[in-house]
Amino acid sequence: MHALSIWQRGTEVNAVAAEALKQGADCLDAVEAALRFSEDDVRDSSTGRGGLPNAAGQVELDAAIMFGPTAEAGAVGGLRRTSQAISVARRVMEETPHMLLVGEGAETFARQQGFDESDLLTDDSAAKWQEWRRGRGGADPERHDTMATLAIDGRGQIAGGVTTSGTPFKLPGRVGDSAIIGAGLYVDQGVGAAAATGVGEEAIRVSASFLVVELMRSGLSPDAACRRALERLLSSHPASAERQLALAALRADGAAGGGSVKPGFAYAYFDGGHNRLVQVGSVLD
Ligand code: SD4
Repeated sequence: MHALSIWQRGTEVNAVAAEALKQGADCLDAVEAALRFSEDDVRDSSTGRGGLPNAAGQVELDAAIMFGPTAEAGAVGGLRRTSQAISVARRVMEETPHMLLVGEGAETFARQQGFDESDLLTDDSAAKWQEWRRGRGGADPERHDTMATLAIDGRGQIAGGVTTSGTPFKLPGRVGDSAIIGAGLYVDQGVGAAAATGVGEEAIRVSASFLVVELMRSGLSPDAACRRALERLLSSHPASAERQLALAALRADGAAGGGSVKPGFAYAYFDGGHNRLVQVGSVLD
């Protein structure tokens, strides 16, 4: 049993996944429980209710989930008024022939599936939006902690999920990497799983999560695969050095790794015994 969740905040989130796995949950349930924990935490300004809104003051959530054994996946983009984006993504995977629902269609589907309508803006996130509108900052886009969890259960099955309110104050309708299978998330039962965080456009540019999995398939360690994917991004688009993109990977044998363009990235890693925080070095160092 292994689990990985990103950023420092991932320690708490990963503890939820670890506990679920220890209780015998399968990897999908562990991933969903961990990410629901993040979405339900209103203090967190990166996911679910309390997530920072778009430029028009509306919270639009992106999320995806993928199951290694069957390569099935589901995702939502620009989901409004529904806090449990990861669970809606799972329903897209399990209840529809589709992989990605966006905007109004995603919201209608969520209602049909019984997810309550809720106001995702909190006093705090509304205040940050107002500050941003007045040109006084409001939030540092580089300090936005999208949450991703990758997990291997007791039967060796691998799954991954990612959930986010996206880059703060994005244009309405902008969908980021977290809704796009291959960019923000990818899982291959025979190889492992990878997830991305940071400026989503950079992850989409190189299909970052798919690329990390393919690099692990060719024999690179999780650390080396993440670094190589970032080097590939920087060599094809040097201006990407100005924007944070961070990657984390969990190989099918449980080995973990990560890489980031800029310093400051970390992930929490549960190896079946302990849950600890691993600091990740920048590829520019
Ligand atoms: C996005 N990748 O929507 C997300 C944002 C993010 O930490 O990861 N923030 O571009």
